Amino acid sequence: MLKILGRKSSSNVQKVLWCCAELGIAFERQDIGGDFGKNDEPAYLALNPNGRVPTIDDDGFVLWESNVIVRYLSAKYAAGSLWPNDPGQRSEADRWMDWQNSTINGPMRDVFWGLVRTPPEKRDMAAINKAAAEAGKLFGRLDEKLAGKLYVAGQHFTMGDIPVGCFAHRWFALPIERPDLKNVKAWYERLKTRPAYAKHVMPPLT
Ligand SMILES: N[C@@H](CCC(=O)N[C@@H](CS)C(=O)NCC(=O)O)C(=O)O
Repeated sequence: MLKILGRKSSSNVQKVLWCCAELGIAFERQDIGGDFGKNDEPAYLALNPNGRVPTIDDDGFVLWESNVIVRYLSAKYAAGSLWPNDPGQRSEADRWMDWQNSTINGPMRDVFWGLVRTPPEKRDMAAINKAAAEAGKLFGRLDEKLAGKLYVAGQHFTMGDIPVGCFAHRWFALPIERPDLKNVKAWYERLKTRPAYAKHVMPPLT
């Protein structure tokens, strides 16, 4: 059975859990990272030298980098749906996966860590508000590209919705000022109707 190593409070682990649940892939998950630790132990570092979560073990095939794992599982179990067969359509999904990692990850991390994992007396509200404004600007770019589309890569749910969809929940759940982004909001409402999203991405933020 597929093994997923990583605590379920991590957005990067949630991507993999959500993907598995969408595809009906059975898995065993082990708590690693955060308060559970073990990610700096030799046994884990032998699997993932970065000491980060998630890592998967698929019958001896070990893989890390959450978006790559989502691509791997989608290609293996959902070619033609989550993993579009058409190279152009697939690259639309890929684009938003890379964008999550390269562009919106930094500000979203700063907002999330500042408000959820930092005690109130230690919060740098100026830095948090600056990061929230930057994230709002970036979600604005997604909003423009979602015009006339149901999902990030077109009219169908794909792997491209998963990484940035995990951040969408945080964006709407955190107590921050948000620009009014109608297309992003409508897309988020659509994601919320998916049982796999509700189960793995929407639990309280910790
Ligand atoms: N680019 C990596 C980043 C992985 C990452 O930074 N994971 C965080 C959790 S979101 C982590 O392992 N933090 C250390 C910990 O949980 O102890 C990926 O997408 O898998």
